[in-house]
Amino acid sequence: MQRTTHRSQLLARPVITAMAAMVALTATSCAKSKDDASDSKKSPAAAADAGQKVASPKPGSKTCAIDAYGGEKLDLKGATVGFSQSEKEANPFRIAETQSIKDEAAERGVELLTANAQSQFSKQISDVQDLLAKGADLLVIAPLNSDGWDPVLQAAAARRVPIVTIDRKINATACKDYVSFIASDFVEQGRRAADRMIEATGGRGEVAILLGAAGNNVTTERTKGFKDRVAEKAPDLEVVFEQTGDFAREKGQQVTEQLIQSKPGIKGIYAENDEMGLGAVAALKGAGKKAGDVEIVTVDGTRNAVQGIVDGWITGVIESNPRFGPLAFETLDTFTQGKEVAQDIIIEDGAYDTSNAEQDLGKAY
Ligand code: GZL
Repeated sequence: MQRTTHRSQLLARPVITAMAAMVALTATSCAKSKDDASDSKKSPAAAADAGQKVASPKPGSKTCAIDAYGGEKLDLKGATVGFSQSEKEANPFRIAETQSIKDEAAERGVELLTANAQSQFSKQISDVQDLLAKGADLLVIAPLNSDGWDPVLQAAAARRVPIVTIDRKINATACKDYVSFIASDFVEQGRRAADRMIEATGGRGEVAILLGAAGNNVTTERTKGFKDRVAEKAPDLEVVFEQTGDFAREKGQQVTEQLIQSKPGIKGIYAENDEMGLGAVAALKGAGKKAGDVEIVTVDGTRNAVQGIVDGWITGVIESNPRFGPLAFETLDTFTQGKEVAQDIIIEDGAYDTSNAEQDLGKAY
């Protein structure tokens, strides 16, 4: 692909202080309010001005600037950004995540190249190599796994192509291998899921965990947050079953069918994503259970899961906000102008339960 060099569009903008750069990403102190469809397209700064908390630098986060990282200032508007998506877009989380990236690129007039690894890590590595070969000036990567990225990191560094990672963490060095990592606080999601489960079960009885896929920080951190919180607040609530459903609905159903055979008295199921939670609902229905017989708490915030609360089958959904587009491009824009950005940025998550599911269903994705 013949690409006019954008390198010539160097911008000689003064580097502003880290604090000023981070203001673009730091939330106002206003009460957090959930994005609705119209607001989700707002840039973080605009959303923050509107009094919404969309993201903030992780407490203690260091900053990164192009001089330290390497690469060249450029006008993002004239650049080509490559986006590597990890999982097949059967999962609404991935559909919403990709759409958010595409919408923001379109809004900013940025040329976007996309690839989807169909949940195969080896394909994601070759996808990113391909995006580089096609001339991507910058990369946004939603990693499938945390490890195994060295070949890509070396290839991007050789071409001086900055990387922003979203969603899941890669085990590499910030401001050397990648510029920034933008994600939810998955440990906090686990804690919030535990609080809902404790409330729903009265803090007593046996519960099961449908674990996410192995090899990424989301699963380990959602599990840690949940188990630590249960141990801290509800010693009489016992985790008696943990098995992976690979973040997939079908496997979540299969595992739950085994669960209710082996643990007929199970009182609650913590599903580490909505797709597995919906699989659990299907299994319970297939076993002749009634809505509410087993307390189900899930993570993501997809429409089907929130509808499950309205229908009485699910007791709580902790949002994992997939709308990374505005934040990812704001970070790239700030960075390529030579300003400092936070290395770690936390995107804010909402939550749904019986008190707001019906009225907020339209905000689910
Ligand atoms: C979370 C993301 C997870 C979602 C799942 O940021 O990585 O992966 O919670 C998806 O739905 O499979």
